[in-house]
Amino acid sequence: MSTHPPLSPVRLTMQAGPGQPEPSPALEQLYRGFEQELLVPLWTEIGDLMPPHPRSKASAHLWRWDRLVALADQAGHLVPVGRGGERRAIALANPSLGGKPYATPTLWAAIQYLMPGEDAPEHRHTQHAFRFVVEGEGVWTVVGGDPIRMSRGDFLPQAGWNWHAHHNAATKPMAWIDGLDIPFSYYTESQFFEFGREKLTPAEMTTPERSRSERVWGYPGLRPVSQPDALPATPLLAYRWVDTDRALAEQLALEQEGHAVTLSPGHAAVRFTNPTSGRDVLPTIRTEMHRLRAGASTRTWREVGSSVYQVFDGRGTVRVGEHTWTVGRGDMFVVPSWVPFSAQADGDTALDLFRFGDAPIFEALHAHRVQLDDAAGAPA
Ligand code: 1HN
Repeated sequence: MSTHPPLSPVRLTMQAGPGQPEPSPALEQLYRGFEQELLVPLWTEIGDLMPPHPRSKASAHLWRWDRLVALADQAGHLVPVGRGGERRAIALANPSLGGKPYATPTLWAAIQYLMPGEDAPEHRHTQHAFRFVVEGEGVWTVVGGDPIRMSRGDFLPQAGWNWHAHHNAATKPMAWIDGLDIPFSYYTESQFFEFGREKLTPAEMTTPERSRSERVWGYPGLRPVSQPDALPATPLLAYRWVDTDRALAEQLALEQEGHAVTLSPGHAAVRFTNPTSGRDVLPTIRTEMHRLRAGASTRTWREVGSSVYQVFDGRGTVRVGEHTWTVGRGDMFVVPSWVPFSAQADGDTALDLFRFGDAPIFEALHAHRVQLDDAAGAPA
């Protein structure tokens, strides 16, 4: 039998520096006493606990779409999808978050893949989710019994606790990306999950051109009088590319006509919003589409909270902190909290960037800050 006491998880070392006590045998003894009683004095920790500004543990990191799709396709041939595993979703694991399937400290980002004819079974969870389609078509997602077709450029939010299943009715495999607030729910220990029905009804196995949710909610500025206002998450379950594309194109066209509706010269952006409130589509996740005219750049900005981007179209150069990457369709990258970000459209076409982030969490807590520079340098 071991006579050693269990190792305390608290480890204190005497340090030199301002505000630190003079090292001595008596101090050493004090620190061992703290360790035994699981106590940590503020003076050894304050630099880490209270930095002058956010210092993210997450790294800026880039994943190439061709690698994601190639590996997802391999998984499609090897790994069945069904009850238990639930989804053939393969998460981006930030290299600085301990091997957890977290793209950022709050956000999950994954490529999901369904082979022709496959079904991902129905379930529901409190985590908020969305899907975004960078290429392909033929899958529909059935949310609360409403089949919603998914095609390139479509954005499909799905607030927590809605039943959902997916079905691929096409003759080809289809990939899309999922974003969820899984890490946030995990740290805050607020998750619930339930399995749903084993089979969809015949009506749910066909998809109309427009889902019920779009027929009720899909008319800008028009709320059905029978329906509630100020819902916490959007009841509109599909935001179609034709509308997003038009909105961005019109901002750039208006700019050319002398009307200032862009964020900065050549940089149009729209946020997906809840039609009952005008706020973000989901309580925890902000989603936007940005378009840079050929040759145009964003300003450099940084903000509290993290984001994940996916290149929807075009080619560009993005800067995230110390990194500079040349990116193209489907590539995904992470911008950690308070790390400066900028992008530029290369070549002679526009650069379209889909972005999701956790800003609504920080806004709700009055902890959100944004810092913009003037056109060229680093943020002030
Ligand atoms: C989930 O339900 C989906 O419904 C995607 O497509 C990713 C990751 C973890 C847990 C549930 C989906 C998920 C997920």
